[in-house]
Amino acid sequence: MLKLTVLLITLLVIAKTGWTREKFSIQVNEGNTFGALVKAEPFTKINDGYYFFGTESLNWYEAYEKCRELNSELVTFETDQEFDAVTAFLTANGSRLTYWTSGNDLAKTGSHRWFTNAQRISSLRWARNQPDNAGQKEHCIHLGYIYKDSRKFELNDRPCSQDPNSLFKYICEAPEMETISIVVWK
Ligand SMILES: [Ca+2]
Ligand SMILES: [Ca+2]
Repeated sequence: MLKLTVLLITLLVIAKTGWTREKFSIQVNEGNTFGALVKAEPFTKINDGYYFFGTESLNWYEAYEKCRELNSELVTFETDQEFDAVTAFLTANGSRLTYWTSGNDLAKTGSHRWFTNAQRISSLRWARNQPDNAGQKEHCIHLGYIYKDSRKFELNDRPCSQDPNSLFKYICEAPEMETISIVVWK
């Protein structure tokens, strides 16, 4: 038990000193590692993912930098279920704002991909007639209530920067957490 306690204290010290930025902190309940409580501020857990909702209005590149400062990236919706879960959270919190995602077609116009994993965007959550690359300058993808008559969050492409009307909030997504086990001699 003493060794276990020492190990847990050591892990706590490592967790406290190892991450100088406010990214994750981990609380381990003594003698109950299986019930370890993961505290993930400033990220919010939604289903299996951890998300941060940035409140400043920024262009896409600035938003990406903000996420990188938190050791995360702009959100990627691998599935429409993930999109639905995150937008349900926003709706439940009364938000009708606009948020950048990692999606873009900067590499090749018309080939929309999630930037974090290069996966082609196969979402069914585009707003009607989107993406439309309006003015031939819309290459970054955000979510929001796109039209005046929109009734839910949907995806749309907008200029990544150089456009005062394309400064949006942003959603960062933390990397997936992994559970590791440590075996010690006693
Ligand atoms: Ca995701
Ligand atoms: Ca558009």
